[in-house]
Amino acid sequence: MLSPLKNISRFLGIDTAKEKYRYGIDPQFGYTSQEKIPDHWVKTTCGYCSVGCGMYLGVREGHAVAVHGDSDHPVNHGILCPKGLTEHHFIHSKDRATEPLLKIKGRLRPVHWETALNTLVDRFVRIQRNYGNQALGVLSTGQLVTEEFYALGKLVQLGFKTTNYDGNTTLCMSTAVAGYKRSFGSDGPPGCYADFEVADCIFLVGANIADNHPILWDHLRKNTSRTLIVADPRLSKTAMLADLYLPVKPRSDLTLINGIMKILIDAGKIDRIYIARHTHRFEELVSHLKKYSLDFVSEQTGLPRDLIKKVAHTYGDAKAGLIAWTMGVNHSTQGTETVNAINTLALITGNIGRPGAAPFSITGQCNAMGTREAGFTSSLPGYRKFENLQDREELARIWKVPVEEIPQERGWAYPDIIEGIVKGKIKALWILATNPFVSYPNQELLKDAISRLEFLVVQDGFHPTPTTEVADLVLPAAMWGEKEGTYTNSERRVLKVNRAVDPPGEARSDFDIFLEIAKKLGVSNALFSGWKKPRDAFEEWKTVSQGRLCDYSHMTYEAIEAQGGIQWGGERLYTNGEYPTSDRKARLWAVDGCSEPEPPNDRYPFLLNTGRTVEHWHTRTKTGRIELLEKMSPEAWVEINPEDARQLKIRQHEVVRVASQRGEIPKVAVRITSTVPSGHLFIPFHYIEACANNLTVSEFDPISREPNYKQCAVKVEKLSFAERGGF
Ligand SMILES: Nc1nc2c(c(=O)[nH]1)N[C@H]1C(S)=C(S)[C@@H](COP(=O)(O)OP(=O)(O)OC[C@H]3O[C@@H](n4cnc5c(=O)[nH]c(N)nc54)[C@H](O)[C@@H]3O)O[C@H]1N2
Ligand SMILES: Nc1nc2c(c(=O)[nH]1)N[C@H]1C(S)=C(S)[C@@H](COP(=O)(O)OP(=O)(O)OC[C@H]3O[C@@H](n4cnc5c(=O)[nH]c(N)nc54)[C@H](O)[C@@H]3O)O[C@H]1N2
Ligand code: SF4
Ligand SMILES: [Mo]
Repeated sequence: MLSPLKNISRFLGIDTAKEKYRYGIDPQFGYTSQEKIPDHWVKTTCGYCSVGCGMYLGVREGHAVAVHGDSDHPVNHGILCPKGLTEHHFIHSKDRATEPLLKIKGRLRPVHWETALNTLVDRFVRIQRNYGNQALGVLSTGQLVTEEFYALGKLVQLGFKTTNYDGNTTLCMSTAVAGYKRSFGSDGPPGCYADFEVADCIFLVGANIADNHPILWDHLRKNTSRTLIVADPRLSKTAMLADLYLPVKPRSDLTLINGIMKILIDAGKIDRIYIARHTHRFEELVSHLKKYSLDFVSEQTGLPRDLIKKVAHTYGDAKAGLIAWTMGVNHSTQGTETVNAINTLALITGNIGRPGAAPFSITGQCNAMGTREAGFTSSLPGYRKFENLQDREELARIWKVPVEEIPQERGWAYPDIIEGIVKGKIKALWILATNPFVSYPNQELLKDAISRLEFLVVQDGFHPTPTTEVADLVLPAAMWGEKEGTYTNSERRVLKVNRAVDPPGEARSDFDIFLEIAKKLGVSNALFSGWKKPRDAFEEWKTVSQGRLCDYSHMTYEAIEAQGGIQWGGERLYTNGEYPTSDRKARLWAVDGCSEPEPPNDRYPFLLNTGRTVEHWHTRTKTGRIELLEKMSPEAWVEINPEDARQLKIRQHEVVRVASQRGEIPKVAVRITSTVPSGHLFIPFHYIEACANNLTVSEFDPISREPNYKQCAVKVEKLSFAERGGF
């Protein structure tokens, strides 16, 4: 292994002896990514997105002062995006949560950990005694380490004995999870990043990787002989890079996929042997697709007939076709069925389990996968099924507990927990590492729900955040750079994150907090016997995952670190065409598209689309405190088409009001741009100051319970002279 110093040198081709004098400038991007020369570097993994880039965190006198990419890492080969490159900047920011705070006489006041955790256990247990165990709800995240997810799942389900536990991953990945389960019998993205390098056809559906998975783009860029197809109603940065851009009508992806399948079946460009050997219900699919004439598909999707044909044949003719999707598909009331259609298209063309061929859900948060694998949310640990007695028995045997202790069905999903509060069923809530007061749809409803709680605990690395501010108890958590464990990235690669610096003040790692709570609850021996460090949880998780699709039993921390991560399930899943279903076959789905839940109308004539930008991470608790990123993207904006702006007499950069039936953004600056079609608006959801989720609708996918974030009806209003502040 080369030292980090030599790594950079090799990358740049510069002389190591002189290099130490050049450290102030980040050689790859030309701006400073450190304030001081580190006295040592700690190898780790980026804590933002699911790409999972390898990096080194530079430390000087106990402070994180620099980062640089790991040039030996198979994911990113030394490159980092702007968020990764500035990641050390949030660690020592002044708003870190440093002490437990308890609301006493209406004000949050510092208390000792002892008092904080005794209060948490007392209140939770008392509320559960009064209203039943299920009156405690827990909302977690995709941003803890897997060891923490595993510990939290055990603590919540076996310790507090509530199943009303879910992650913010339901705002994000639950659709892909449900879609994979319904098609293949298990969750688990089948593809890998190398597929982007070798596919002949790459079809991105509702995925803006240039902004949101920038280093993935680096894999795609290496593939010079591919055709890149992008379907997105908005001409995103990624769409601009496409060979074939499909400005689909929102929510028409399912119809488009059905149309493509019909064309390929009619042209015989399908894999009949694969279909016969490895799938079910092909005949049903064929008869279902009869109505998907080219005219119908063209009318429904808004795409020209020739373009649809061209896309179908490009995918159908490809030796290896990759379809990757993200939130443009998942964030919809029909997301799961759209995922099923995508999987079905891949299956009937045999585009799965081979290099370059996969239906690939790109994940979002750094460890969205960890909670899916280990976290007790939509599956039991190790992708075991709640409803399967054999799975429950196996888990009970490993844990040496009676099988009755293992829940037989999952509890409420995130939106149902929120509705459960409104209905008076949930009385206490524990929120960890998520910030719903920016990220949850329909903020009015959320505020109403939270105000009805008897006790709210928020565990976060920052205070104040919009969510910690309303808590009864705030638990200060160590964050990335301050704790150890593993993340799993989008290609199932298990990666190591390491502690480089101490957490600020009295902040503790989520893991230590869980262990301490278990002690107070009197379940420490039963759940976490002998556990002191994340490594202890990892060892147990290896046993629990053994023999499952996500098998970690062959991994060690040392091997993960040395190899730049290890993919569970190997490079690709389903290479032999066998699926984890009762008869080893995958299911083909015949489904129809339906319209969005809240189409524009006379009062609210615009369709609002929401999403992201490269500089910011979600609710900006981290990136909003990093000067460079904040300066690059300091305020929210609304994108509007030039034609619509002309009609409304709105000028470039004018400040306007945007409102829906549920709420409004009182002021937001206009960007007139033809990247959005006429009749559409786009607002990034990162900014509490102009919170897109004041507008979004409380509509959820009936199967996955994921919110319909990408379409709701809104209006735009000019501000009066007085509202504009007299100019
Ligand atoms: N910079 C940055 N990177 C991130 C994140 C971040 O906050 N900031 N978050 C991470 C997380 S958790 C996630 S989940 C991913 C999300 O990554 P993406 O899914 O790429 O992000 P979004 O911008 O939410 O949505 C993607 C696209 O869906 C399009 N879309 C909207 N409606 C439709 C439709 O009906 N059909 C189609 N085909 N497309 C549609 C939008 O126009 C948008 O361009 O990003 C991850 N990476
Ligand atoms: N309108 C609209 N809304 C959306 C979306 C959209 O596209 N449009 N996207 C949705 C999606 S895909 C997602 S994933 C969600 C994301 O929404 P959130 O999960 O609410 O967003 P984050 O800002 O990542 O919140 C993470 C919180 O955890 C804290 N934190 C970070 N690390 C740690 C840690 O190690 N321990 C603890 N205890 N706390 C920590 C951070 O300070 C922050 O407050 O937003 C969803 N909301
Ligand atoms: S692409 Fe994602 S994992 Fe890589 S540096 Fe950027 S934010 Fe971090
Ligand atoms: Mo996400």
